[in-house]
Amino acid sequence: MTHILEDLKNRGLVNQVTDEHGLKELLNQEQVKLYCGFDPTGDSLHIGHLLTIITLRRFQLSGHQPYPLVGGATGLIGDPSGKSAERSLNEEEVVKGFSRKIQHQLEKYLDFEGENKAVLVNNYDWIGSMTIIDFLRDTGKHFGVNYMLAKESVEARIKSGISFTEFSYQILQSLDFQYLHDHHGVKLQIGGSDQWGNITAGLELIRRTYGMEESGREPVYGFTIPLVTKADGQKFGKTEGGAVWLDPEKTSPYEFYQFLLNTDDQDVIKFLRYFTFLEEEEIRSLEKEVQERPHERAAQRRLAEELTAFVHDKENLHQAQNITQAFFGGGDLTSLTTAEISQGFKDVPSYRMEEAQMPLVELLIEAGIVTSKRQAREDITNGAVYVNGTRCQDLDYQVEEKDQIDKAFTIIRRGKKKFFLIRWSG
Ligand code: 629
Repeated sequence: MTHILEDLKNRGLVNQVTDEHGLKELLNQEQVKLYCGFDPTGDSLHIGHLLTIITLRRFQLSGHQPYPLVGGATGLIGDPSGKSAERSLNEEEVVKGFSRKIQHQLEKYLDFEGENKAVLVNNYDWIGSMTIIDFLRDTGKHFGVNYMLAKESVEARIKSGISFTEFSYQILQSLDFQYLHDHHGVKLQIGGSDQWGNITAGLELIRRTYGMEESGREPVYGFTIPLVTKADGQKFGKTEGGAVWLDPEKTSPYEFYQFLLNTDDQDVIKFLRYFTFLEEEEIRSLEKEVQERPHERAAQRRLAEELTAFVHDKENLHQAQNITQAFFGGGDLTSLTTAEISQGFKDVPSYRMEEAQMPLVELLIEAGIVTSKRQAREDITNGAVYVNGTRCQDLDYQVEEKDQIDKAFTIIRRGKKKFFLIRWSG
């Protein structure tokens, strides 16, 4: 098997490492415990967190032991890393709620059984009960203010302003690394490139408290993965509707699938290396597909398949594919299930139908699909109107029971892409 560091390198996932040679040896010698933190700043993780989660998973698959950490304490403080302005604080109860949700999400993506089972930790458990005296005497004493000021996360905010609260954040993250090293034998912290400053601060704290500077041996290591960038310079993971969430209630598996399906040709191969567990050989052949038959989007489909199955599951992937097929592939709309329709039509305008039947011309107006009777007639005659995927050019057409899918819906399409959902009151 390829060495985990080699695999990460081949995938372009190595941004910075402290003592690469030492880390490589360590990973060869033992089952390494590694950790990565996630702050509960919202009620769900998003696709921006996914690469670190998948990286933890890669380490686990190669035999090492991941410690995903929920920042129950640090989430109350606010990491200035990568942020241009001070964060507003959330209520403690709110952060507790977020912590629970994020913990449940993390539990989905790693194995919590077996000899290298993942161990979930929450830094509220050791920071929450700490006294200010202990904090300042035992930990604060090891941090020079100059050292702290020089961190990019602080440096970048000196002009615009940073509170003492956020300024102190790096000490808390360092304390976590030290705690996990002392109590669990954790030797490696990973994170995105924005976390480099916090990770190295922790290494520094551990070195100082153990007087490792003299021995010259590195007891602990830090490693960052790159920020996900797109060829067009836009931010990865954002759509018109906002962030791409991992919570299916916030971003449905269908939307998630669509988001990946829309990946640019210029990015898709890089993303396959980053996010999937596919081997280089398969990725190379998909690269050829992109070059020779870009319109078929084979690489995008593979990316969307792999990731939707990983983040959600096979069943949800299947539904997302069905909806996609019905919408864009000329598939049979009437074969969709209620669940698939609710998902696929989440953002589509809908109209509640109170009557048992209605002439199509009237329905188009009532549902706000067209603005005049003349327009309705014109569209129907021109063949621009579809009922459940079938073109309807009959000006006297009655929409009724036979047009109901699952006794609940009728799908009207106007033109190429405009969908409308009619919901029948049962
Ligand atoms: C306590 C808290 C620790 C170690 C880490 C942390 C969280 C860390 C942070 N991370 C980001 C987050 O929580 O803020 N201070 O949203 C986020 N992370 C994943 C990647 C990241 C990073 O969860 O590291 O780079 C996103 O890709 O921004 O003891």
